[in-house]
Formats: sequence, structure tokens, C-alpha cells
Amino acid sequence: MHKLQLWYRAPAGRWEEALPIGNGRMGAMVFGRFPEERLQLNEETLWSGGPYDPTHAEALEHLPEVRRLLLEGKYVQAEELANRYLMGRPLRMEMYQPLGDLWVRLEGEWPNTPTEYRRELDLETAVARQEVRIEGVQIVQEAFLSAPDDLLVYRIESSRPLDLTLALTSPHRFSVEATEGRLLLSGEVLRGITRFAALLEAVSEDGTVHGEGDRLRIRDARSVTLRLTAATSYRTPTYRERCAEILRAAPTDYQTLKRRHQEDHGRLFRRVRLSLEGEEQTSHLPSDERLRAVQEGEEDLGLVPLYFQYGRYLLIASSRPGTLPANLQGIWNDRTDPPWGSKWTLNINAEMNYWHAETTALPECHQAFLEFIASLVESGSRTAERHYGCRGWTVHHNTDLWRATTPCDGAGWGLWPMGAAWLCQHLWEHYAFSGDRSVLERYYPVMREAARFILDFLIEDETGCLVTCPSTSPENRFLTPEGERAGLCVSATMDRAIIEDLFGHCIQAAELLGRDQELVAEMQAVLPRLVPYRIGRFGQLQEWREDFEEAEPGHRHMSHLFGLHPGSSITPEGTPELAAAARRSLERRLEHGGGGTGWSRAWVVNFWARLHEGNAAWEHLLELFRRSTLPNFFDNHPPFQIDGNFGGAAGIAEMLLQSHAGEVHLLPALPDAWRTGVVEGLRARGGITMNLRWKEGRLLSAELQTARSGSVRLRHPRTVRVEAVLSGEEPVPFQCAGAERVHWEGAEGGSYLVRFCPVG
Ligand code: FUC
Repeated sequence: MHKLQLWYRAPAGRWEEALPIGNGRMGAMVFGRFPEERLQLNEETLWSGGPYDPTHAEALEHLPEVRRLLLEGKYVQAEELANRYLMGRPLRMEMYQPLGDLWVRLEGEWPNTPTEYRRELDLETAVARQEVRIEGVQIVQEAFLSAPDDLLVYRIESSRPLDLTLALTSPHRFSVEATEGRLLLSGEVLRGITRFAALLEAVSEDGTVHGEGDRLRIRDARSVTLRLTAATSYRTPTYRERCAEILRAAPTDYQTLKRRHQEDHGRLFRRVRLSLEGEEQTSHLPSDERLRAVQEGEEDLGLVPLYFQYGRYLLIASSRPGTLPANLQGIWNDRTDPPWGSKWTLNINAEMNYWHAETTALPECHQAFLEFIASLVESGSRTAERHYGCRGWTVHHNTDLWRATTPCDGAGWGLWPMGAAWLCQHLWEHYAFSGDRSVLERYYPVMREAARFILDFLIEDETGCLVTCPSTSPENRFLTPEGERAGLCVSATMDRAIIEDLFGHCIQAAELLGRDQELVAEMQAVLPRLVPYRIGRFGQLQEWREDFEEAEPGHRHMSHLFGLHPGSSITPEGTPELAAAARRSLERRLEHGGGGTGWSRAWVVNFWARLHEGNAAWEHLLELFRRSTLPNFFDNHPPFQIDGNFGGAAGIAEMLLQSHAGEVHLLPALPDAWRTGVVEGLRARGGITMNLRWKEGRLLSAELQTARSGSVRLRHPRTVRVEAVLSGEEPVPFQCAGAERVHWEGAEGGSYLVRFCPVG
């Protein structure tokens, strides 16, 4: 089998050509430059600002007036007032910061171009490698960011002794001290209180290392191993000592470090395999050339597994237990003023980052997000109380390291108190995929308090419906009957979909745990009183309570389709009319240029997969490659934003296997072009792992593995009859039709294999 690699014939020019490595806490971009290599460094807790409370004391007293104006249809006036009083102070949130750069210069005179050059990122080993042959010298450089040893490792091996100079720099205030064999960078963030350090150690088996001013000089070395780590005052006041401790605790031997790193990465990465017949045809070409060919109209099936696995790779590299979740740029940022602050945007982006965590078998990588969500409750409760007079917790469309939960930026899109409710979907899904009750025990209180906020926040409109107010359909605007553009409204459709999702999960969780009967009754009473889904004049699913004209019919957000994805209240089988209306909405958006950003396109892929339209999903996946992918395969919003990578990987999984709405659906959206292939290790809700093979567009076999007794309703598109063999203690062969329930049971902790082979 060919290798899962990104590879290039030239060093990275700009940052978007460099290759990302990461261990969840630290990230680096490897440029592969010669003769001076650059590694741009990040540490996830280095942010501008410091702890702050952005709640606004005057918000609550002006809420009734804003509500009244909205209910009277005075949208523009309401928004003006909301901008004046209901927003957090300050209005903008803080920003994720770069830490600095490591420079590795090969001294001496070198000709401009090496005779041979190759740089690559191997997704299976998570090692970035550069091989240069120049004037008869062979130089190999490797870099990885180890999670088990919590440091960056860089190794140079050369066929001839080299002289090297190492330097550390930072865009912040900093100083560097060299001691024997080490460089210590101490810094203080430009606009904020956080201090940080990076500690670099160089060891050469055959050469000499000594400090000179703020650099390390290495002489006559055929091999050098660098170990670098960083820490900030956000986690510990003794961040410098922390760096030294990390180096002290880690092995020093390069091969040992590499082996430990590869075992750790491989354990997560190797769980899923995807292969399409025909994929190998272009793998002899550099990745940027392949991308360019696709951008010029070719189809390259091999980009599917590559993009898919890269999405998994990037999550492993940016989100590990005990770290912060992947932000708008994962963990990779070289700018002190990054786009949208490189923070966590909660009206699609942060959630999309985790859509593939469960389905592609990386539940451990989901954990950082789940813990982060739980960590918002404290500040979110303050915002709920002070801004809305509600119990429970809420967060708006962004948050930052300091856990700001107030509305920011502008009322027309920022006054969206649905963040907590959406985030809680992740807590539930983490349970749903594993079936592990302890997950619910840990996170149910977070879900319950998000539900409490909604219960308090809802008000009655003139018809007796319970409405969210203020509300907005992220980040679209509508035209009022007077022809003005407005963002704030009463009960955007998305709110209904999110509430239904949250309450549905809370009710199930409370019942499973035997808790909060009264609250369950309250939620059950509210659900039928929410504004129902409505179908508008184009046959579309209405985005707003009224059939307003969209200010931007091709808007990138498609929030009203939440029930189709990532929710599950709209399905082609269960709610065909709503599914048809959702499809109409999607088509309208696309007709008007929707899907223009990377994440928007990735969402479109997921929508088509949920509508079981494999060819359309593939067409938009190709568009994602064509229009929104940078040379290093980072998603190009533009500029770089990582959500499209993750949402794209999720979409590919969703095309092959779905398990929402009580069914396991095999190959629900297989495009004609993916004629023959195999996918192994995808996860379905209920603690299930699936392997699927198909040939000429038809399912050949499916294997279901699980460690618990259970049952699924199985659906698959093309073959009517399925024969299942349950292997446990006693194999039971039986037949079932396309959408029948399959049961298996036995001792808890057993392992079951259910094989489906289509007959006829
Ligand atoms: C939302 C989106 C933008 C961008 C930003 C980070 O505001 O509408 O497209 O993704 O978040």
C-alpha cells in the first residue's frame, strides 16, 4: 500500500506551505528550509489579555425593551438598543498568540539549490522529514511533537560533519540565555499578562555544543538531537522550572523518543483505514501538484483517504486529554493578530472541529472539548443571571482562553445565547457512541444547566408559542417588511432545532440516570409549544419564524438545517416533507453562491450525505479540494481556518456510515465514482465499530464489532436481504431485510462480531 503522506519537492515559502505537527498542547509548523530551517512554535495557553469579567451591569434592565421591540416587529430599533446595552464589555475577546520560532542554521557556503530535495509529513508516524543531497552530502532532518514526553524533538543526521547555529526568537517581548547545551527563552506576551518560556537542549553524539551569547553553536557534528519544550504562566507560575522538569523526565535517546511517539500516535491513528480503488494512481506525485491538478479539473480519488486521514491527524495533533480544544486554527498560529482572534467560535466552527471525533474513532481527542465545555459553566452562569435573569448557563457565538461567555462583536450576530445548548450535543454524542454511562454521570449536570437556561429564557408570543427572543440565525440577515436589513429576530428556526436536540438528550439522560423528573416534565411540556418548522414560499425550510426574504440568499451559514445535520430531527425516512424542504433550502443557498468558505462547503458535504445524495456530496468535497485547500492541505476559509479540514473528514465518514435516528445505515451516500473500496474502524452510536467493503457500488460485506449486548436497526441502500452471523458464545445465523432490527446479547464485556453478507 502506498504511504499516507503529504510531500513536496521544495521548501515551504509561506507559512501555509509549512507542515503542522502537534501534541495537543504544543504545535509547530515545519518549513523544511535549507540551509536555515525554521520551526514556528505554539503553546496553546499563550493568549493576549488576562482574566476578565465582560458581563454588563445594564444588560438585564434593557432586555424587556429589546424583547418588546422585537415582538412588535421593530427589528432595527431593537438591534440598535441591543448594541447599546446588551453586549459584553469589552466588546471584543482576546486572541491566541504565537510563541516564537526555532532556527536551525547549517553554517558554511551552500549552493542555492540542492541536487535532491524532498520534504514530507507522514500521517501514520506523525514525523515531518526533510532529505537533502547537496555537494555529495546527504542530510536528513526529522521533527515530531511527542505527546507522551510532552516535547518537540528535532534530529539532524548528515553524511559529513556540520557546523550549526541554533536560535530562538519570539514576536513578543523576550530574552534568550545560552548555557552549556541549552537555550532558555523567557517572554511576556505583548498585550496581556501571560509569561512564558521555551527551553531548548542540543546534544550531539560526535560534535561539540556550546552557548555563545543568545545562540548555541554546534561544531563538527554528524548527528544532533534537539529537545524543546515550552510552558506559560497560565498553568503554573513556575513555568520555567516546568520546562526543565519536562526535559528531565523525558528520555534523551532519539530512537527511544521516536518509538514512544510513534506508538502513541499510531494507537489512535491506525484505528481507521479507508481505501478507494484507483487511489494509488497519482501517489507518485507531490501533494501540491496533485492538488493543483484537481484545482484544474482532474478528479483524484487518492485525495479522499488523504484528506480524511489528514483531518484525523490534525485532531490528534491539536486535541488531547488534558489540553485545550482545537481552536479556529487548531493549535497553529503565527500571527499576533490572527483572523477572528484564532479563538473558539461557537455558532459552527468549534463544533465542526469535533464532528469526526466520534465517528472516526478518536473519542479521546474529543475529551479536551468536553472538559472545556464544562469549564464554561461558571462564567456562563454569571452571564445567564446578569444578562438574562435566568438560571443555568449560556455562552454566545465566541469564547476565549478566559472563558468569556457574553455576547461580543455586534448584536446582529453576536447576541446569540444558544452556544451552551449546541455545545451540549457533544457531551451527549460522546456517551451515545460509547454507551458508557459514566460519561453521562460526569456531563449530565452541564447539559441540565444548559436546559435550565433555555427553560427560563423562553417567553410566550402573542399566539401562545414559546419563543427565543432575542434570537438570530447565525450570521445571516433578513429584510424586514419595510425592506431594511436586520439580524435580530424572534425565534430563528435554528433555535428550535437546537432546543429539540438538547431537550431530547437531557430527557433521555435524566431517565437513564433516574434523575430530575420534574425538569423532564417541564421540558416535555415545552417541546410541543416551540415554534414549529415551517415551509416557505419557495418550498424551503424557513430560516425565520416569518417567511422573510434573506438579505443574503447564498449565505455561508445554513443554520436552519441544524435538524438535518448535526441534529437528527430531520431525516429522509422519518420526516420526508421536512427533508425535501431542507433540500430546497440547501439548493437555494448553493444557487446563490453558498458554500463559499471552507467550513461552509464541508457542512454542505455533510448535508448531502444526510440526504443520501452521494454524488452531490462528492461534488462538494471536490469543491472543497478545489477552492478551499491550501498547499499544505490546510482548509482555506480564506484565510486558513481548520474547521473545513475537520468537517470535510466528518463528511467523508458520514457518506460511508450513519447511525443517528435509531438506525445504522451502511453506505448511505456512496458516490458512483467511489466504485470499489474498503473502510475499517468507523464508529457507530451504541459502542459499535464497523468494517465495510464494497465493489462496483454494491456492499460486499459488513462487520459489526462491539463489546456490549445490543441491537441495531440496520439499513443499507442497494441489497435487500442480509445474512447475519452473530459470533459470541454461540453463533446464530439468520436473515434480515433492509431495515430490520438485529439483536445480540451475552455477558457484559464480551465481544461480538456480527457479519453481514448480502445475498441475492
Ligand atoms: C463565523 C463565520 C465566519 C468565520 C468566523 C470565525 O463568524 O461566519 O465565516 O468562520 O466565524
